Formats: sequence, C-alpha cells, structure tokens
Amino acid sequence: MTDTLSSAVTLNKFEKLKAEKDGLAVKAELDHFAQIGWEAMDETDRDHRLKWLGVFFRPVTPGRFMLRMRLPNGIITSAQTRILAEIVQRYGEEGYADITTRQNFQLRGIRIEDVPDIFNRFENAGLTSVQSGMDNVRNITGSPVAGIDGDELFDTRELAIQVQDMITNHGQGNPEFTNLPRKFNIAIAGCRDNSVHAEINDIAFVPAYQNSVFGFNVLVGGFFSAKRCEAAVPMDVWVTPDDVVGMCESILTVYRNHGLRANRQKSRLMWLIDEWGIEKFRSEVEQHIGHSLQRAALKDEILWDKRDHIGVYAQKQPGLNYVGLHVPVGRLFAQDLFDLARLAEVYGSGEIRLTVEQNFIVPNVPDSRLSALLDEAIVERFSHQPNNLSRALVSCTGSQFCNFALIETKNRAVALIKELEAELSCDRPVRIHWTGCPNSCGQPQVADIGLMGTKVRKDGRTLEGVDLYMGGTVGKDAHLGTCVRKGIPCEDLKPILRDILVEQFGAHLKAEMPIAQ
Ligand code: SRM
Ligand code: SF4
Repeated sequence: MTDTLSSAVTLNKFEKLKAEKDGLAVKAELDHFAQIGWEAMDETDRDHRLKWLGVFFRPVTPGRFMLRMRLPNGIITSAQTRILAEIVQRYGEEGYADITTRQNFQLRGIRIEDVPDIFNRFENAGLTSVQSGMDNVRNITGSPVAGIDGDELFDTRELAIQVQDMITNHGQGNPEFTNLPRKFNIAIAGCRDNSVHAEINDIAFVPAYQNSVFGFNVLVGGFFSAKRCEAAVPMDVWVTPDDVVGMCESILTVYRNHGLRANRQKSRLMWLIDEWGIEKFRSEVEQHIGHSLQRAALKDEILWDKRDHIGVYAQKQPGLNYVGLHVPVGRLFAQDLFDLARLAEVYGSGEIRLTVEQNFIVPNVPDSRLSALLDEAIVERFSHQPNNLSRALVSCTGSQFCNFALIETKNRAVALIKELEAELSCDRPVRIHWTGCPNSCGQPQVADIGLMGTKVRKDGRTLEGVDLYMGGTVGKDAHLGTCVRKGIPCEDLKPILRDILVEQFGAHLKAEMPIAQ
C-alpha cells in the first residue's frame, strides 16, 4: 500500500491484524456473529476489528459490548436520541448512554445478537458508529453553540459533517482511511473561546482572519498518550472554510502513507512531525494538495476564556435561547434519554447538542417557553445552575467498563464532589477532571485539578490512587497542566482536595462562613 507500510520489517500485533484483514471487513459478517454469539467469534474480529464499526468488546463485562457513535459537532435530533434510548432500554440496568469528552455518545450493555438490528435502525435514522475506534479518526468536534451564538465567527456544523462524510464515505465506511498508523482527532473551532480544546487534537482549525477574509489557522500534532502528551503546534498554514475538507484529506493521506508504524507508542502524528520537522511536513501536504498553502494569519481569534455553556443564554436569533444542562459525569439512563428527547421537542426545535464537558444543550427555546422548561423535573436532575464544584466535573469511563483503568472513576468522582460540596462553597467553577489511567481520556491536563488513576502502596496494601495534575488552562492561550504530586491514595484524597480548593481556588469552609442574619 505505502512505502512505510510495506517496508515495516516486523509488524507489531496491530499492524499485523490490519494487514491480514481490514477492520471494515467485519461489516459483512455481522449477521453471522449475531448468530454464533460472542463466545464463538474469532477473537481478533471480536476484540479488535469490531471497533472499526464502533462496537467495543469489554473484557470487564464480556458479552456486553460498548457502542461508540459518531455525532459530528456533537449534534443529535430528538428522534435519534429516542432510538438510542430504546436501544439501551432493552438492557435494563446494564443499559446506559455516556456523553464522552468528544461531544459524543457511547452506549452500554449491547449484545452482539442485536447489532444487525441496531445498525439497521441507525441507517434509517441517519446515525452511524462507523470508524469510531482503533486506528480511525474519532468524532469530529465543533463549537457546541454553532449557528446560535451571537458572537460566533463561523458556523462549524456543516464542515464537521463534511469532514466526517469524507472520512467515512457518508457513514458507509471508507477503506481509504481505515488503516491509519494510530487514532486521530480533528476539531473545528468557530467561536472565540476554544470550546473544542483545539490544542489537544491532531488537527485543529482555529478561527483567524487573513486580509479581512475569514478562515482558519491550522494546528497539528496535539495528543495525549501514556508515553507523552503534547499540545498541537502551528502548521503555519491558513485555509478558508472551503479548504478544510481537502486539508483534512491531505493530512490524513500523508499520515497514512508516512506515519510511523513500528512502535504504537510512537505512532501519533506528532512523532512524524518530530521526525520530519514542520517544514517538510507542510511541504508533503502541499505536494499532496497540488499547490502551495497560504502561511498562517498573524493572530488567531481565540480571545476569550472557555465557556461551559451551562445555564440559559440568548441566541443570535431574536426571542430564542439555548439552555445548557449539567449531566453528572455524562451518564444517562434510558429514561433520561427519553426525557431529554421530549424536552427538546416540547420546548426547543427537537435538537440536542453535546459538549466536551459531557453535558448537553437544548437550543432554540422561545422566551415564552423558558420558565416552563426550567420547571420540568428533569431540570432538577440535570441542572442549569449546578454547584460550582460539580459544574465542571469530568470523568472518563474508569474500571466499571474499561480494562485499561487502574481505578474506578465516575462513581467515585460524583461521590467525592458531593462530600466536598457539603463542606465547601466556591464562588467560581473549578475544572476537576478524572481519568482512570495515563491514556488521559478524561483530559486531566486541561483541568484546574486533574486526577489520573494509579496504584499506590500504603501500609503494605496496594490501593487505588491518583497522580495530581494542576495548571491546565483552556480557552485563550491554553496550555497543558502537569503532574505536581504522585501517588495519593484515593482514601486520602478528600482533605488534600479540600485544602487545594480553599488555598488556591478561593473556596470557603461552610462552617466558617458568616451566618446570614
Ligand atoms: Fe479514550 C482508549 C474511552 C476520549 C486517549 N478510550 C480508550 C478506550 C477505547 C480503551 C478501551 O478499549 O477500553 C476507552 C473505552 C472505555 C469505555 O468503555 O468507555 C476510551 N476515550 C474514551 C472516552 C469514552 C472517555 C470518556 O469517558 O469520555 C472518550 C471517547 C471519545 C469519543 O467519543 O470518541 C475518550 N481518549 C479520549 C481523549 C480525549 C479527547 O479526544 O479529547 C483522549 C486523549 C486525546 C488523544 O487521543 O490524543 C483519549 N483513549 C486514549 C488513548 C491514548 C491514545 C494514544 O495515542 O496512546 C487510548 C489508548 C489507545 O488508543 O491505545 C484510549
Ligand atoms: Fe479507560 Fe484509561 Fe481511557 Fe479512562 S483514561 S477510559 S481508564 S483508557
């Protein structure tokens, strides 16, 4: 196929399995898998290739798969949400939908017997989960208030769809991009607050004007991994919105053809950029595109702090509002999804948006319907005015379902924040991100306080613990936080966090607060 691919001397396990059979090939075998059941399936197909269809075998819950969707720009309709609700409802207590850190849904409890039927329903509803795992491009993120934010510079919705359609062949699967050296992330920012975390994507498009013409500066190579975490670097290229899809296609082709494949810990795009230097990288992309690229605009338009979109905000359309509701660590049950779909239909336009903070937004709510929406029972569960500590809590999946996890995350994160909220009051949100292992899916490096799962020894026992990250800043001048303290047993974490919140984030101990007369 390509120079680097064919000349790899010894293929690692994953390169081998891709070379033997493209991941997408299992699409034709789904009925067969459904018939024979998960225990009889070929293990490589089951544990790895199914991820090309977004179906993840979970060794922690064998027989209960996870299904990772693709929702470009994090947008889903109420009708589609109802379909997801019906799918997870079938699985009773084992069925959930988690909002992910890429503005996306993952469904849980899925049985392989049901996957052909689920995929038929997806097809009819315009949904897809194709190419959402393994060495594929992940969900394309975009500004969650695209098209409704009065201050936006560009509506990213259509571009996110176009990029996804190019990569997935309109959801049918595209063998051109099913054998990348590694996973790949793309984000398109259209507002001034960098609500997509541009800096942690392999390609990020950041709004920038060139001679008064709107376009994007291109950043490349941002990624987190257990071995290394890097913020994206400027490619020194500026493109117009019309060039975005072609730019993604060319970078992906260069990466596919030349990306490093020998060591999976050194295969993300940044490793190729390191090896070549940014000049050569840009010139290879130019060669593929067939013309030289315009140099980056001198400055970009990311000028604000990052917004979390929780609360009620007027839209650019007069008389309409968007309402951002907080979902504790992104977890929703079937009934929540049904309620959410109803909320969007009754009060909005039947649309729901997800954010990278694992929350949702109901757009297009008329002024006259606002107070009725806020009186709905679901808004007690998913608040538009959450406590400042819960408000910015994010957590990856953790050991409940993820076999990489070194600790339990979601339930622990919620329990601990409730305890801290009982003792503290804080005037501003503090971004606390939990991640169960160094893979960093919960992005502790972009948090005020990041907690990364680890194992610790205490009194001769091995316990679940965390490494503490601090200093991540987001929005304008974003930069990554770093590890400031290692190996804190989770059982000792609460007083440490309490002190940090009081000393560094201005929280007050409730007991010490003046009592209102
Ligand atoms: Fe992730 C692997 C969950 C966002 C870096 N990630 C995994 C797997 C698939 C591992 C597995 O097979 O169990 C996890 C699935 C667990 C499960 O059952 O849910 C998993 N990652 C997640 C999600 C669900 C976390 C969440 O709770 O929100 C996020 C899904 C996003 C999506 O919709 O596609 C998720 N993962 C991220 C992010 C954040 C981001 O994209 O902004 C990162 C860091 C950014 C990056 O990729 O550069 C991330 N995940 C990883 C890595 C490390 C990649 C590397 O280059 O080494 C792995 C491990 C791997 O790929 O080998 C990984
Ligand atoms: Fe799993 Fe680790 Fe990612 Fe959490 S950070 S979802 S534990 S791979």
